[in-house]
Amino acid sequence: MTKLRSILFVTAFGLTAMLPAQATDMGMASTAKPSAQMAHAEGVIKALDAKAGTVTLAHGPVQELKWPAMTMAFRLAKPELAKGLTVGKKVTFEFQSQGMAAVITAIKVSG
Ligand SMILES: [Cu+2]
Repeated sequence: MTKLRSILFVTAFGLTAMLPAQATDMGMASTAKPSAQMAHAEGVIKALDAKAGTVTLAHGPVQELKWPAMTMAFRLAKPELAKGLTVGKKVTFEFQSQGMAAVITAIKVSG
């Protein structure tokens, strides 16, 4: 009983957690052209999850978006972008930003 309940809870939580993300993705797909903004920056890789397609970067200021330097997670536009990346590497990268969603479209090791 206890085990079943926890499975149900995890399932319900998983679904709830997925819905906003999917809604965001769909919104991006339909409105990418008018409101997604391209930007580029330099940063250092703090964490990498090639399976999930995410990379956490401590990046410098982003002029295009008036962002200060910070550490944040980015999504990789395609899994192949993770190739050659390792934690601690310095990189230059391009990304599309729409609100809080930032998707890297190009990234390369710079140092
Ligand atoms: Cu940032």
